[in-house]
Amino acid sequence: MRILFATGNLNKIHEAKAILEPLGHTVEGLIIDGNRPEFIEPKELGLEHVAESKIEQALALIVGTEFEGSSILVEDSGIFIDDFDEWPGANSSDIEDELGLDGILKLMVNSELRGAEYRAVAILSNGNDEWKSIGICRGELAMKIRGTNGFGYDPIFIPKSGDGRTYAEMKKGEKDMTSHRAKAMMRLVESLRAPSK
Ligand code: ITT
Repeated sequence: MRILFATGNLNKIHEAKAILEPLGHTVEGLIIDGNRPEFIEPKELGLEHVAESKIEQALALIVGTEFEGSSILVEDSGIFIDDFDEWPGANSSDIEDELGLDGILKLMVNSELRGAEYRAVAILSNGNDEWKSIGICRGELAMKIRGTNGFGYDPIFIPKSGDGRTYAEMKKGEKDMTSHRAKAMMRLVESLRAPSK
């Protein structure tokens, strides 16, 4: 299937390609009139509502364009820190911009719990049928920034399924075997074979 990923985040597109192309799908970023979509996000309502709002906005954007009827993918994701009552969640990108990863680690100096998880909600729609999936990746926060690969919180996120390296310390492709995004995307394409919800 040709999947058009409506996102302004190129890292998400690179990861979705690495996850879905070996399964026989193609993934391209949705570009309309030279622009990637910029969504209004009702972040206070949480990831699932934000993802639902993104798919509505994306489908509205393609009305009357060559993309009408195509399979459109959106995704909303974030990191949830156990000791901070699931903060920053849907506000992850804003908090990263405001505090930086160092600022987040500083807030945790007195935290005994370092557990955290990445979550992603993905929705695929062709305008008639819609499929939704959730992916979660458990892990913990590192004591300091480590590694330069990946994006966002990857330099401080150590996945539980790994060997102690942060995602940013892993080689290209390693994150895509276990990440929240990988789980959500793989579940999504598995559910394509079942009737839509
Ligand atoms: P779109 O809404 O256009 O898709 P975005 O980057 O704004 O792009 P989100 O609203 O879903 O996407 O915010 C995701 C943020 O959560 C991201 O900017 C990071 O701060 C964090 N995040 C999510 N997945 C991540 C990952 O795999 N690695 C590191 N940080 C991640």
